[in-house]
Amino acid sequence: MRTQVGIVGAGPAGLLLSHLLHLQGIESMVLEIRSREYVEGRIRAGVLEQGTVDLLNETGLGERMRREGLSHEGINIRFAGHTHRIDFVDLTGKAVTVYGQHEVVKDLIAARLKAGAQLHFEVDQVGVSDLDTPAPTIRFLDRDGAEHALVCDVIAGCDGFHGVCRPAIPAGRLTMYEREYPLAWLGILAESHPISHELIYVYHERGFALFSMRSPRITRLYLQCAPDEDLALWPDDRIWDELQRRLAGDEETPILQEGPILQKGVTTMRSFVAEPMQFGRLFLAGDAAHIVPPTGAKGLNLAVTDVSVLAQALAAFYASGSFEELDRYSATCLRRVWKAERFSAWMTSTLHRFPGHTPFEQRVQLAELDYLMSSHAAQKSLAENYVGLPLR
Ligand code: FAS
Ligand code: PHB
Repeated sequence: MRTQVGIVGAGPAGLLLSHLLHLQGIESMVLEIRSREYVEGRIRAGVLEQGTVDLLNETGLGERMRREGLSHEGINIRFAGHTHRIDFVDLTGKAVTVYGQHEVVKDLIAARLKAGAQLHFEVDQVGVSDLDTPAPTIRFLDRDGAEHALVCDVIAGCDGFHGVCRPAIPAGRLTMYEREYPLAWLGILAESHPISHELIYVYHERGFALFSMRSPRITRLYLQCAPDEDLALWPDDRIWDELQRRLAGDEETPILQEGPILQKGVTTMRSFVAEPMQFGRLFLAGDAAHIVPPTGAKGLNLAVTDVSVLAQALAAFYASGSFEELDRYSATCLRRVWKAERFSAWMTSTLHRFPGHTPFEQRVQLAELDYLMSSHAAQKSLAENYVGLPLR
């Protein structure tokens, strides 16, 4: 078996890379351990930066997003009983779009299958080898259990934080930077009318909460919990009660509309970067290379940026045989990755109540938020990071 670019993982990074390569006439094969149904049903991110929206539109993937996505021109931050709006358009001229990651994945899979892509779900025992040779190889079992060896020119490790590609890089070749947070998010998807047409981030003495949405009838909500939170101890009425307490703000914002909870889960928090994002002919993209706490809504958008850089570098390689852009892939991505890591860590540290924080540290958090709301420069800084920093 042979292909030009072997892609491990059919999340947003792997699928979008395959699509972008296809547009350049470059062949790829995508190998995914989960089923199509599982991948399409995995509820995760919700906010697309302007750059992500533009790329999806420019590459023919934006039709349903334009129809069903929700354009948001700002966000709200609530603390000390008051709600403050940060106006992205006024501060940056840009907006963001709320459109679930699982919807993006559905659109990508549909586009790839329509184009006749080599997209294999439910593979097993995936392993990568010969990474520092001109014929890096992916070994796997197909869904019928047959063994295959896929010889590639290049392998893209798009297999997420728990994948096999990053660990395949020889010891000593990677430097890992990591911070684990003593907190997590309990997230729900609920059939209830959103109470606000924009997101509300809440700093509350009981803990962080976030109001988001997916459509005029579907609300997405998160509340801070412990990293080892037992979801079984959170029946629906307890979740709603805690969300009502944390989101109950000033008089002009109505209380949450409750409704059937369609999905619930706990997401732990970490900041992580593996440097460099490449070894030999293996290139890591998305969560395989870096993780951000979801507070800054960056994870999915970073994956998109990585693969747009990688696709461009691969196009240059196949057009001219030059490795120059491929050799710069990691450095190009990491400059933006680290700025997103900084922003996500700042949003997380500022908006969450940390166990063990002293009263002084809590007052500093409130002062940070008070300064943010009193400073145009501080709001502009938050806004330009939230809508997405320039690619280069
Ligand atoms: P993904 O993890 O999405 O995709 C990797 C794919 O590789 C998966 O389909 C996996 O099944 C597959 N895979 C793994 N091992 C494999 C192997 N050995 N062989 C083949 N395939 C393999 N970001 C936000 O911005 N906002 C959020 O609210 C948010 N919530 C999140 C909640 C959770 C539970 C998680 C885990 C992440 C969340 N994120 C959020 C971040 C998330 O959106 C990621 O940034 C995004 O999925 C990154 O996409 P990929 O890099 O494609 O990785
Ligand atoms: C979401 O809608 O899922 C969402 C929005 C903003 C975040 C994280 C998640 O920071």
